[in-house]
Amino acid sequence: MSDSAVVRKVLTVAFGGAAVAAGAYFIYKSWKSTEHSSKDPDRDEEDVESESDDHEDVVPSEHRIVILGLDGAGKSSLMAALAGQKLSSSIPVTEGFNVINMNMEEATWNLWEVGGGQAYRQHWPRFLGNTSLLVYVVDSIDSKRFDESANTLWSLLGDEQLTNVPLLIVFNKQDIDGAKRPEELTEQFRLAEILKTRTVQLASSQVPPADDETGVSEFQGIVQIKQLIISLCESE
Ligand SMILES: Nc1nc2c(ncn2[C@@H]2O[C@H](COP(=O)(O)OP(=O)(O)OP(=O)(O)O)[C@@H](O)[C@H]2O)c(=O)[nH]1
Ligand SMILES: [Mg+2]
Repeated sequence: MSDSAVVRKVLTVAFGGAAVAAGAYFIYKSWKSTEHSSKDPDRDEEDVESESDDHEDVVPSEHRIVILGLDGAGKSSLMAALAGQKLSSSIPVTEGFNVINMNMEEATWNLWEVGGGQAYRQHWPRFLGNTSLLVYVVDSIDSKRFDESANTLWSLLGDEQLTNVPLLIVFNKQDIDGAKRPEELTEQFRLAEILKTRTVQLASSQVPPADDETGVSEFQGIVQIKQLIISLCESE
């Protein structure tokens, strides 16, 4: 995966603006599909052929990638790292949602993170329509909350908007001593059962500290997660 991903737009809004932003997104989607399916009765086959010669560049597909997980799991940090942004030492709690649009080589990624605090989880279903991939982030050191995290994931997967949507579970904070490895948590998250109904991949990650000099997007785990996102979006 090229690291030349360009972050076009970063937008942070509170829930008050959620309906407007989500609405704008769907209008854009439906405008796009209208554009591609429109037919002009005066055009003949030759016109269409010459047009396709003129437009050899394939319009990149668009993937809506929703990043969820409990508060403090590391969703904002992971999203920033995927976008190649330098991380600040104090990442604010997400009060609402964050959106980052990334132009990748093969597709545009619309990454959505919704706050994981109790007050925000009830709003998650509003963000699940047309999801290409669900990324669920787990704090691998917070053993007191593994059950809560697993139960939250299970109730999320019960939403019919996520039927057949592939799942990437990211076990974050692997840099901290005592962090559980993904394979140690598969039973707690009842992974075998989830696998019966959808494609699932596991990844371990550690988000680079703010003072790290390595390019963020080259940091251990981040490149691998990008590759997994590409393959899961293609499996959709
Ligand atoms: N050591 C370590 N700290 C991390 C890692 N990822 C995130 N953090 C820290 O964990 C805290 C929470 O990270 P966030 O990215 O804000 O978590 P979040 O899931 O977005 O939380 P909400 O927005 O409240 O839902 C921050 O202090 C981060 O710096 C990691 O991989 N390793
Ligand atoms: Mg956040």
